[in-house]
Amino acid sequence: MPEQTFLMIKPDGVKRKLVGDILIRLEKKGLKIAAMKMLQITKELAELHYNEHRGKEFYEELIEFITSGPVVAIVLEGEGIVKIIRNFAGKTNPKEADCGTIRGDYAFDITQNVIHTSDSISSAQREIINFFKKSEILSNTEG
Ligand code: 3AN
Repeated sequence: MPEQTFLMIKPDGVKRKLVGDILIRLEKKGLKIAAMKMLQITKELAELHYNEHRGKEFYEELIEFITSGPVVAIVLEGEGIVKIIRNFAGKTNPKEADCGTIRGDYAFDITQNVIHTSDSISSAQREIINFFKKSEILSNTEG
């Protein structure tokens, strides 16, 4: 199976109408989108997705924010895609993110930092299963 990663445009990105800009950047780089959908995250799904942050001081804020409006969930695939998309996002804290990255260009706040991206191949596999059925992922297809 090709390497896959999970990218989510968070509620702030959708509200600010940055979905098109983000998709244009992904497509212009020639990356393959294997799955994509818009959804409202439930509290249960949010807790599953952010399980590793349970108990941290910013956890409640994170859950509240990620369930505050629709998100766009995307699966990308290709060799080295996890690292490519981490670089595409920029550092977690937008104040430290380089210009040219999504967070560097579009965000200023550490919670409202526009996109989530998987930090490893194993996280990506876990996160993708939380959001997509196998049949929704159009792997190894043209386009
Ligand atoms: P990333 O999204 O860059 O992988 P993680 O997984 O460490 O970062 O954190 C998940 C999310 O939790 C971040 N996107 C950010 O919204 C929030 N977060 C992380 N660290 C902090 C912090 N120190 N204060 C507030 N929110 C944080």
